[in-house]
Amino acid sequence: MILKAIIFDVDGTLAETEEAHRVAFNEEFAAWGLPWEWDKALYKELLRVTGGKERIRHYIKEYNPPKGEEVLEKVPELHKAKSERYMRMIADGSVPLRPGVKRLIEEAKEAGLKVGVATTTSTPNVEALIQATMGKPAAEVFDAMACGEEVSAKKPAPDLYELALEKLGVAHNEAVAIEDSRNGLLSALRAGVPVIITPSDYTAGEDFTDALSVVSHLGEPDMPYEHIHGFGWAQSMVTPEMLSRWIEGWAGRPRPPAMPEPPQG
Ligand code: XBP
Ligand code: MG
Repeated sequence: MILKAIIFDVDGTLAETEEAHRVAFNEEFAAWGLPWEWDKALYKELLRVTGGKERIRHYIKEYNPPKGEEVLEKVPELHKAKSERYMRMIADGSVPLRPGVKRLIEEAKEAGLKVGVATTTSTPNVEALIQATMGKPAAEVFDAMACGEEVSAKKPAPDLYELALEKLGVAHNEAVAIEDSRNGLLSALRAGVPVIITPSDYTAGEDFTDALSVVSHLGEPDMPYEHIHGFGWAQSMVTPEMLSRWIEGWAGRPRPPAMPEPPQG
């Protein structure tokens, strides 16, 4: 078996967390007396810029909102307060794991695979989500985590996946990524890692042509996924055994050429 590790994205992949992030941003803006409101359509646009601090800076520069200039130098402080608000919001488990996530993590461990995380969000947010949904610390669930604060270039740059591979001690063609967004797809592909996409509420409709497989979710015994593109037709759940077979066809495939970066804040 070539497959040695599964690397999960967090926001949108483990759980539909982006709506909680959006509400936390808006509530924090209001707490700071800022007349800023990120509605769902605007947030979908803003998600092209990964990372909360980068997203706020991009919004100020591109949308020129009232009080933008004076907030620019306080972005780290504003974002820290938003993150604390977000963690309080999800602490009661009200944002559940997506179908098949817990199952696949457990099956992967039983099969002797390593399980990691590559996310643009910060470590405390991942720890809060895992504690709330799985009832134990993230360190007991994942063999390694690569989080936003550890790299200088977030997705779609390859740095987070390269860091996850290094921490897990596996090569790029011994791992598979589970992602929900095009930025995540590009990040993994640029690190040479093949990708399974489970589109989320905010990323449905993005271009996932280069994914190994696109399925509606990872699937449960009583909740088969809907096959959208690539490998996985006539199946119902993503399993370690299926992933192993899929990446055998991928091993050795050259990395795609670098592509232009989307705007950064
Ligand atoms: C998705 C993101 C994050 C969240 C907000 O990350 O782009 O920036 O929207 O999180 P993932 P922060 O790679 O997990 O899908 O405010 O903590 O940055
Ligand atoms: Mg994501």
